[in-house]
Amino acid sequence: MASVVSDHRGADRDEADRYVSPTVRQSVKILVSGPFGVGKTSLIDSVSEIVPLRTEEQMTRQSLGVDSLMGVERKTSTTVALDFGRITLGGDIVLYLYGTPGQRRFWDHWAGLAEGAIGALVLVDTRRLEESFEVFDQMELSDTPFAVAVNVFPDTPDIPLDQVVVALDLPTDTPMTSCRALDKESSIQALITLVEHAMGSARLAGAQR
Ligand SMILES: Nc1nc2c(ncn2[C@@H]2O[C@H](COP(=O)(O)OP(=O)(O)O)[C@@H](O)[C@H]2O)c(=O)[nH]1
Ligand SMILES: [Mg+2]
Repeated sequence: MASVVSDHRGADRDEADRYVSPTVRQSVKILVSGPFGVGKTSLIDSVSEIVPLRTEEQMTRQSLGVDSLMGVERKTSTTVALDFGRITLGGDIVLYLYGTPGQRRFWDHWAGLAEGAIGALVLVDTRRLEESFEVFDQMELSDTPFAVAVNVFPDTPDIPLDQVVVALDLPTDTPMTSCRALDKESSIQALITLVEHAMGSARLAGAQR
């Protein structure tokens, strides 16, 4: 059964960050998506000012063959619903982060989760790119702006980002970056890439109305 799990880094988080800063002028909803094991939970965990809420389920024999463990053999849980965290950027904009599984069997949840989101950061693992195809099929169906971050694991091959665009058959103007989901600063930079793109898209849509 799915459960809400507590956070092992809880004690490290700053008490003062528990409340949204009074300097915040704008709050936006962001999705963090990608296939199983790509680093969604890790990224939200590394950047969140609040103890992230996550609903996960232990891997069971029933999930064998459904969620591939190739490349992430040490992983013992799979997200079944979502991760939720919060990060304030530049003191005046707060991002509410919703980690959403990209597997096809969760697509029914997508419409609800995407509602009100300014954009999605899609994480990819270049060691198993084919597992991202379903996520990008979903992005194509949705009109949510997105940026792509290659999550770099220790044995990730060094593939230029423009080759990743080609391999994933993405539009050539897709904002691309790489990150290390376990590293806070690197994860924040990936989120900034998305926010800049999504806010640019929102301004453009506003100007065209
Ligand atoms: N070395 C390394 N391991 C990572 C990185 N990101 C995620 N992992 C590990 O990969 C596994 C899957 O990550 P997780 O965040 O649970 O993936 P999710 O299914 O997308 O939420 C976990 O064991 C993480 O510790 C990374 O940037 N570097
Ligand atoms: Mg997860």
